[in-house]
Amino acid sequence: MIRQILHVDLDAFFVSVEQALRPSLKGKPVIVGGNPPRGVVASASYEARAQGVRAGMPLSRAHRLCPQAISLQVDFPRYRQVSEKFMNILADFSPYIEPVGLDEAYLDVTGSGSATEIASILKSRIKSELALTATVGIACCKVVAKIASGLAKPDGLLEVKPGKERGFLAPLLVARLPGVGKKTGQILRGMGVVTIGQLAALPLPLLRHTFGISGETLYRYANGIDQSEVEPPSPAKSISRETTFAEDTLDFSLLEAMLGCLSERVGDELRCQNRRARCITLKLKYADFKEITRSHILKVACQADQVIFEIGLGLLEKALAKSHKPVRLIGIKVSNLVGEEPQLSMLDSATEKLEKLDHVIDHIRRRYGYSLIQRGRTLSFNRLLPKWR
Ligand code: DCP
Ligand code: CA
Repeated sequence: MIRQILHVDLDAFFVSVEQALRPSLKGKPVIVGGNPPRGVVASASYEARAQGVRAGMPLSRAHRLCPQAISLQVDFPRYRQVSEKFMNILADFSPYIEPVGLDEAYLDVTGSGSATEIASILKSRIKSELALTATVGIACCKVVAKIASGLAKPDGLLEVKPGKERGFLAPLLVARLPGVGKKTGQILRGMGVVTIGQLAALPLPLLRHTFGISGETLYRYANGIDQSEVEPPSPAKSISRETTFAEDTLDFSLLEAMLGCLSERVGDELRCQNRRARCITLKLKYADFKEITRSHILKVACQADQVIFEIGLGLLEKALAKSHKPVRLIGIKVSNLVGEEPQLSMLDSATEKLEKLDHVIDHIRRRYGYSLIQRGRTLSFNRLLPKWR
């Protein structure tokens, strides 16, 4: 069966998220980057690109090329949030999703109807729900779908029909192929190869001889052949949250409060993923940068915030009893993760109650906001960590 693969890529991602928040920035040269003067451009609006600004370029150079550009600082938490919504929209169209970074993904929609129709519905949902534009490339394999979206940017949709791959690729520069960087490009130029069509016409043994095993990949890609599957990411083996204090500390209440907050975050993620953990690990980094981890294995896998917190607290007390060095970083990790299924009946009734309570709290928080509900245990955190929610 001929596959139908979509490569979906959000346009000028970081910049577009900022523009969606502040529509007055739309249509203007906008740059999102690190801290000046040493920072580099992470994302540039197409208006800034027209003046030569590119990702990875030092901000100072970008401002010389485009003095009227509006510069903004990167806001990763926000981009991650938008990315999650983006991936959730994609998940409505196919279970076969392979995210690439925050703003790109491959989608296998084989057998789900017209790929162009799916792509245009997808694009309009992204526009209406996220106020962002996406470009979609469609082909029977990943590499051609990716090249197609690259060509159609921004806000584009380009389908390469089955059988037309070689003809589509032939006039394009070899640099369009994944894996062809400066060095490979130079060697190819030395061989008289500038376009993908010229590359596709080279004998395979010559490419093997020149580039080794990657010569074969080049040959296949240049001929529009890529059998690799759209691979959903395998679930993470652990979940962890950690934080570095603004100042090194030995204040037990503060450490306890932070541990409580991190435990809730880890528990929340476990429940989101419908998983439970059998191993809980505390991590401490001291002021002298020495790092320790202490683990505890549970008899029955859990996902309750309070269990994670109490085990973590026990490990923290033991660690602090041994060493009196100020703490720079504290973290909590859960691992040995298992699925939801077999556990509930094995839990003792107290833990079962705790877990039910967590689910209710999660539900209220998702509906009305994180800070609406708080456990008594964490009330004291508000004074110590005024911004923790
Ligand atoms: N990024 C970065 N540093 C780079 C390249 C990218 O921080 N050198 C970040 C910022 C981008 C995001 O990753 O917004 C996605 O990268 P893309 O290469 O997809 O670039 P854009 O989405 O900005 O633009 P395009 O419209 O070309 O996809
Ligand atoms: Ca992008």
